[in-house]
Amino acid sequence: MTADLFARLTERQSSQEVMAEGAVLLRGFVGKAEAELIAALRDIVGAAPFRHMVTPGGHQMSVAMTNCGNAGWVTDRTGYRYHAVDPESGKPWPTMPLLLRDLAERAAGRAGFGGFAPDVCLINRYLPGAKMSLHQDKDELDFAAPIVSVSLGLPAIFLFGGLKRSDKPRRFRLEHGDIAVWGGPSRLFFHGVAPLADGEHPIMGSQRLNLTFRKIR
Ligand code: MD3
Ligand code: FE
Repeated sequence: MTADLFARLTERQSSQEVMAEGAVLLRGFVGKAEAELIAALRDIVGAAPFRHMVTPGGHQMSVAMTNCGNAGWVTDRTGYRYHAVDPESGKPWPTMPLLLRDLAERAAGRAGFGGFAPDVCLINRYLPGAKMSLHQDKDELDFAAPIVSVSLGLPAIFLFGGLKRSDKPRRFRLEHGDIAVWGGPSRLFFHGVAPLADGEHPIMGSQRLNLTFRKIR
């Protein structure tokens, strides 16, 4: 058996599905990066713990968030913004580990977006019942760059609409190890996450983490 065939036989499966023009779902793309990815996340969350932010409307989000990278997404009563400093600690957000950046760049490249250079990774934590309402991601300056998302832990139903809030969302099940790339025309599509169902994931326990890599400048 050649080394190459052996490598292919032992590699976890990854398949590719086009959800819309510019939106590609790479199932299982995390693959062998899984253990190192989870270890890196543990360090990030140790330095910048998950917190429930408050929207400008005064509602506490059911999803808990943290960030790593040169800036992080934050919301409070005064609005949404990217900010270089974690408001809870007064310190810069943890550095984005090379492993994470590289994984996002490889996924973007596979989806046809070469040279993706994210400066922010927003990390969302869903416990059972947590959800994210339909929204657009438009706080970034550069809509030519895609957003890359990595799902870990419990599966979620992702709601994928269109350019108008009223466009009926299609549903996609995002599972542990899946990576999705949202670029081109789909970059400004409305999207959200249905309330997380109860469950227990063998590695991640009773939660779902989602990482979104963004180029904000
Ligand atoms: C489609 N997060 O953090 S990731 C978000 O699963 C967010 O936590 C969801 O929406 C989550 O803003 C969905 C998938 C995703 C991310 C950004 C997109 C899909 C997108 C931007 C444009 C279109
Ligand atoms: Fe979003």
